[in-house]
Formats: sequence, structure tokens, C-alpha cells
Amino acid sequence: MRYFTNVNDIGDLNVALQEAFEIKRDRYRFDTLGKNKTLMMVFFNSSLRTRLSTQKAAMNLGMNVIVLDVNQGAWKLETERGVIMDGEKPEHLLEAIPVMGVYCDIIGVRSFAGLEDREYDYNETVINQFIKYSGRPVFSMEAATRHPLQSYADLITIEEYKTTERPKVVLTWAPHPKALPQAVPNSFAEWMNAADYDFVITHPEGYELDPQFVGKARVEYDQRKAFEGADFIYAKNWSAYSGDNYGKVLSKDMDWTVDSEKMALTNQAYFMHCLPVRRNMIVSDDVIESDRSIVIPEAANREISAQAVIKKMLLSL
Ligand code: AN0
Ligand code: CP
Repeated sequence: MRYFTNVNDIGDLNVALQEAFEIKRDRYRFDTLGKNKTLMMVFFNSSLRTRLSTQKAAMNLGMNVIVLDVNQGAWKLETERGVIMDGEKPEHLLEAIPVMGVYCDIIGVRSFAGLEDREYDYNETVINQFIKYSGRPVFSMEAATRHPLQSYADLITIEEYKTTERPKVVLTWAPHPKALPQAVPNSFAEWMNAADYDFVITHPEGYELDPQFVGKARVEYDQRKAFEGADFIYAKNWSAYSGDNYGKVLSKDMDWTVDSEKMALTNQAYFMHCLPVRRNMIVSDDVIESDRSIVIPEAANREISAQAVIKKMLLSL
């Protein structure tokens, strides 16, 4: 595997799941595969889970790891070509990327959507530059439009907890004080559609996602109706995608918070969230603390999805 930015890069999902479960059975089985190989993780944005789980995954494979936080200690990077660089940014990504490439064998990149220019974001301008100029295999640690390591971990988690072949999975928007990217919901939708679950998306009007990600999912504007009979509730906030509202917060309606009254409408659904989560905005304390909350096992599976991807990249070096 040379690149991992979306669901298609992983190939057959059943095979990907078997590989994940194999890693889970013995995560140290290939602990010399990465000997003298270096992973570089480049962060343009904050992270807790991604940095820890991905570093752990690389260490399980015997790799060395370098972490670069671009906004802490590195030169500020210009990302757009053609800019006269007389401002705050002393270095251009077009030099920085090939330089990073010479010090490592595989690169992971976190670069969120800026939420100002939809075309720039949805063209995946930053991670595509890494793919083009680094000369190395590149994987996404959440790029502008997708968070595939998260979605892969989410799929593993659902497969572990489901009790029917084709569970009802509901992605629900929930309120948040700040504008967040659509990457997590886009990516989750892409993987759920590929897995062919009974998949429903619920959100207030105006929060429609890009149709290429919604695909064959059912969209339901009545959150309570969407929750009926659900086996999994996957909560997430996102900002608007549509037209002039791109990147805007249109609603902070606390009636969309996931609470125990709404969870009671479900088929004893498990509660999922990628984390970090704002309690009592996205989800009430009692729901996230309940025995149906699987946010911690979900986070644990981040190590597994990262290891599956890095292993595939090591094997193709
Ligand atoms: C980010 C987001 O919504 O994309 C990262 C989630 C994994 N969340 C925040 O910035 C709070
Ligand atoms: N879920 C997730 O990607 O978390 P971090 O932003 O902490 O890495």
C-alpha cells in the first residue's frame, strides 16, 4: 500500500477486518518488520489519540518514530504556491515536504480543513502535496475531507459489538460551540456505505453533507425517528458543507444532544464518538458513562487500524 487517504485504498473490507483481528490477537508478531525504518508523523493540528495510537502501532512493528508538530518549534509553513512570502511564514511546504521525505520511510499527515475555501479543502490540497512531493508512502491522520484511520477503527468496533449481521447504524449531528470539519462524518459515511450496514444520517436542515459521502444512506431530519431501533448511535458535530454556509455554525440547538431519553428509543444501542467529545453538548454524562458507551474500546482500536495500515506500507517498501 502506497497511500491511505480513503476507504478504497484499503481494498476488500472483509480482508481488512481479518487483518485487524489478526493484529489484535498478537500485536507483536511482526515486531521486527519495521527494524531500521522510520515513521514521520506530521501534525498541523492538535491530537491525543492519533499521535499516541499511531506511534504505538509503529513501535509494535519495531519502527523508529519522529513526530513533527508544525506549529510548535518548526518554521511556519506556507502552503499555497505563488504567494509572495513576505509575511509570517519563512518556509514553503514545497521545500519542507521533500526534506521531510529524506529523513523517513513512511509519512503520516494530519491537516484539517481550513473551512474557509471549500474547493481548497475538498481538493485535499495539503495531503496531495505530500503524496506528490515526499517520495514516500503517505497516510492520512485526518485530512481535510476524511479521517480513514478513525473510520477503520469504527468499523472494527462495530464488527466486534454487533449482534445482527446488518445492524442499524445512525450517524447523528450534535451541537458544539465551534466550527468543526466534516472529515469524521464524511469518512464514517464512506466506510458505513462500503460495509453495507443499514445506515441512517440525521442532522438539522442545513447540515447536509457532500452527496458523494452520503451515497445510499437514508437522511432523516427527525433525530428521534432516526434513533428508533438503532443498534449503534455515532455522534459527531460538523459545520455546514452547503454553498455559502460552508464552514459555518448554523445551530447550537441543545435539543440535539444525545441523552438517555433519546437512547431509550433505540434497540439498546451502543454509543460511539471518535473523541475528543464535549460532554453535555454532544452527549450527556450519563450516556457516555453508561455500559452501552463504547468510546474507549473504539479509541483502543485506533492502534489496530494504524498498525494494519503501517504494516501494509512496510510490506510494500
Ligand atoms: C476534530 C474534528 O472534528 O475533525 C478532530 C476529531 C478527531 N475535532 C475537534 O477539533 C474538536
Ligand atoms: N479521534 C481522534 O482522532 O482523536 P485525536 O484528535 O485526539 O487524535
